[in-house]
Amino acid sequence: MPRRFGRRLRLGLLLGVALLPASQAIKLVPIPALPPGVTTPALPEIPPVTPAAPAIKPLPTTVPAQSIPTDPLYPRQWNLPVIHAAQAWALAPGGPVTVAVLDTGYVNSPELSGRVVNGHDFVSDPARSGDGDGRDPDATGVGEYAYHAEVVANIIAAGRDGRGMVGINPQAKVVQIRVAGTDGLVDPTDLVDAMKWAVGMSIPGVPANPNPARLLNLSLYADFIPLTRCDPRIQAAIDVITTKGAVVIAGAANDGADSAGYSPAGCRNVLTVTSVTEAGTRPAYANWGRAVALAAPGGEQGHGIVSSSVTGGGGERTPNGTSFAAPHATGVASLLLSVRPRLSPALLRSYLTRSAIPFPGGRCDPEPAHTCGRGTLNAEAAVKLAVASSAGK
Ligand SMILES: [Ca+2]
Ligand SMILES: [Ca+2]
Repeated sequence: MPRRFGRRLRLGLLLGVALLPASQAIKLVPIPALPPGVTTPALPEIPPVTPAAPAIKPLPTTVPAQSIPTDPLYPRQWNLPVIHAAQAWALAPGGPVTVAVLDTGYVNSPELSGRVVNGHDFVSDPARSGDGDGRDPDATGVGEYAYHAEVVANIIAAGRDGRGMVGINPQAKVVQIRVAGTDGLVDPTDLVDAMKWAVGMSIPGVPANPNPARLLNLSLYADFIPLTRCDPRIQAAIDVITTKGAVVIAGAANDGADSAGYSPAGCRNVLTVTSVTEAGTRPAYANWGRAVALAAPGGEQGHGIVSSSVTGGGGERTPNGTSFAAPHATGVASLLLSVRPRLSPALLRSYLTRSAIPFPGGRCDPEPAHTCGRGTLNAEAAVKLAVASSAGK
């Protein structure tokens, strides 16, 4: 049995905001206005604009009617307007891009009818698997956290079908790969094999993956290791799958801490995503720091991410956490691949981060160290960069 480090109340799954003791909660304070009489330094003189210069064409602000879904939860999906989803759909309505979700496993979500694959169960420890054995070809989720992968997949890919919610790429195909036990914890060796299998590499004793993915959503971090740096085994796996064209998109974790100590959030070649609120600020639970590439809506207590869920009351849940921020970036990445299927990992990362919406006042948090990457995910602007590019066709 591996030693458990830093377990406390944490889970490998990036769930909930109640994990940070109230005494440590970071309060957001407004940035004070400058006192009277204090002026900002004079700006350098800008050369006069040549009168002949064409006026800058304003970006369209209206959304074509066909881009507005009729799914009943859509009016409560505040996270989608935050990332300009409807404007993006006008340019890229979605396509059958394969996405791997490494998480709690397979749930037959009606939102993903015909588009969800029961991948493989990589939980090797029968004491934590809840299904009586170790690894096996049935990835069905077991236990109280089984909904986690379902919600993550639905944020990425829920159908535009007039029921429940709508996902960011309503035509994506999702391969559900089980790596979290019934305790919500993730073993690094299971995670390493699952990542390689997800992209189509062969793993001894496991049948070949008929649906290899270039996008891997990891709304989790590995347990049983110290949270002080990227685990070298996980880094090695990420490096090899990156050379095969895959992108790992990870949640930053929910400890209100520097994400650099977490795996995969703190690893190289990972697109690490933290949470912002509807207002574009960092909720106290959300990890931060230089390892974070960008932010996406992850919600907060009382204002979570509305999602369809077969086991939720009334068929829905409203969770919050960086678990639910990362799949926004994964969904948008899949929209980019729907229009430019051969985009490299570096260009995918570049388009997603360069297009991000600046944080209010230029920062997600008044504390300078608590950074959230380049800005908040902007589906519309990212798709525009991809469409304008000659790369990846
Ligand atoms: Ca099993
Ligand atoms: Ca739906």
